Amino acid sequence: MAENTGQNYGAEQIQVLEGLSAVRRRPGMYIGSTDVNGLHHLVWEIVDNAIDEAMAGYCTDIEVTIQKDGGLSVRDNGRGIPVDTHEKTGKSALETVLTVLHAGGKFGGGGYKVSGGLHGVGVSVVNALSEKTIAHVFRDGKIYRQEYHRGDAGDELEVIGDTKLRGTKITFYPDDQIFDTLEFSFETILNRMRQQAYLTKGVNISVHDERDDNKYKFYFEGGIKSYVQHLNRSKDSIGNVVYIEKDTEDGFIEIALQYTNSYQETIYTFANNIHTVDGGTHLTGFKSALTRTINAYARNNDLLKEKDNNLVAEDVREGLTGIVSVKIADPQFEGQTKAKLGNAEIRTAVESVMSEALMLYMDEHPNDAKGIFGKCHLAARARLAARAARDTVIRKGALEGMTLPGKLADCSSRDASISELYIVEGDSAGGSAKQGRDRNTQAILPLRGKILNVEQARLDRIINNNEIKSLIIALGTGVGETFDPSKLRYHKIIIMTDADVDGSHIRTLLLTLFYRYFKELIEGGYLYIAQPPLFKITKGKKSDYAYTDEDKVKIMSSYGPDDKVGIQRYKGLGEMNPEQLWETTMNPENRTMLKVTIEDAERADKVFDTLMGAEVLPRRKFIQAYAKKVKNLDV
Ligand code: 28G
Repeated sequence: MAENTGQNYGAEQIQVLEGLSAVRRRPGMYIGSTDVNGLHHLVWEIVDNAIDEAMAGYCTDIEVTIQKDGGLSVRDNGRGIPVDTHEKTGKSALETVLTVLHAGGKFGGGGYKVSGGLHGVGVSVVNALSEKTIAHVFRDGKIYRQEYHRGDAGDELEVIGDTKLRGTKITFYPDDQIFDTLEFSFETILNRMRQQAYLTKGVNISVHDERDDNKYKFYFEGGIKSYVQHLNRSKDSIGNVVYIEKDTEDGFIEIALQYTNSYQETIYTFANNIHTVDGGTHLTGFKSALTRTINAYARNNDLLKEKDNNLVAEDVREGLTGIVSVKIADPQFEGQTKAKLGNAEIRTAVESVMSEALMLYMDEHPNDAKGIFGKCHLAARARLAARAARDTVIRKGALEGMTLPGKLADCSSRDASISELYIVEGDSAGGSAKQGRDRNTQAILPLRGKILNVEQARLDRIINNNEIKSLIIALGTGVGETFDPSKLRYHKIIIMTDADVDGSHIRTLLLTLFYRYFKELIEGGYLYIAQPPLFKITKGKKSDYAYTDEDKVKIMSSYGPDDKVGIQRYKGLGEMNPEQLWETTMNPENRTMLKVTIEDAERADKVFDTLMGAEVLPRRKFIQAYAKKVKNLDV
């Protein structure tokens, strides 16, 4: 930070003067939230500093320990935070770093700092939000120790012994006055540490959970090259991992990529070790270099003839796994979630480094190059064939002239503006819905639960699936070139699926289908998601339905603290009888439904690609990890 010599205090200085009480007053401003994510933010803050020390070349080992007593400690074998006393403040550098807001500053020369975007609020913030923090510094043959409480230095820095070691150890106990939960998640920490280990090659990172004595160690000699190998472990790879590393004027650029025979595209990008989920300039540079180079290689080697069209971007990304990691002096993180890199110079830097290196690789590895081109060319042919097939299906009017499907229990009204179509998962729930509905305005179309498993990877094939065909016929609008929204037979289309993994799976498929083929219906506000209850809570003769966990808690407390409250958890719609289904979910008088937005559907569309990957194992993992998110389309 610039030295402040004048009397005019800038905003930053005022903040520093205000001290850490500001952090305790508004923790969300510094760590995002005070829930479990905010809690882990503290860990990332400390670990990032250790990673910075490793990136600067001074540290090879980082140990994270979740202690039994509620504390968490991080230890590195770097230089140790300096302990010498600052003339003006009379405080040690260590105490300054821990007790003064934003005193971390930039590392002088050489190294890149992890911090700057999402994190980088400084250790002092961790200290402010911890009941107790203990710093140990191993430096110049001595062990130094100082303890802090809720941001204040408790006592003086003391020397507590001699040592041959070097480094820093920070132990903190998050404050229960601040956080909703104090429970660290081993899995969350482990995943993060694995990722950091990939991104910082050659560093040893160990994670120890003393609560149940669980221990992991990560060390990846190959860095992001190992990361790509890990991501492709269950896939059928094409050629070796292409690894590119270059220190440029604009920053350090590292890229690893490998093609596989799958349809999935997996590209992760990082800036200063921060996962840029929304991509940014480094990703743009990577993508344009990829398309340009593969086309140029194909032209140079006569793999694409003069009459052939160039491959398009999506052709060269099918089956690709890639990591782009840049380390730059002044990263600009943009967008609402600050997860998109904005530095313009990085786009051209990545593009030129990547183009040159990939071309060289392909020239030097003609077999790999042939495999890569073959895969991309196949993707292009599949794209053209799929389009042709879709056009023929639609042109032939395969859906026209077909009568309404037998399993549709139509409503008697022919007035679309008051008619509703319930798309229901499974025959048993479909049965309840048919019996419970208002026959005049509500139509029921049961879909068999297994529709997803019959097809893989391509929606243009799914559209030929009989279940989906029935749906399209029931809608009445046609599809593709013949799509006519004015023919829509129901102005409310309501997806009603179980609150479990299969249910969210089917909902994702349906949302994707609407997003890709019936976007106008979403834009017109015709698509909804039904909200069945999760619990029935009964006491004596009185019963209530809870639609969320919070509802449940509220209802239970309204029943008073005493005994004999029955809770039934609905695992599926099929568990409700027709009256219950009507009463809780379908009766227009009191039901709640979510109107699907384009953003919801777009998100589902992205998730869909992952769900539909050819590999069963990663797909199952994904579903387990994201089932909840897919479910919560209203967030
Ligand atoms: C264990 C948990 C997290 C760290 C260092 C090392 C230095 C340092 C950290 O300096 C103050 C400001 C600029 C020099 C730097 C040591 C230079 C020389 C360091 C960590 C002083 C911060 N010797 N290791 N901070 N700088 N590890 N691990 O926090 O001028 S923080």
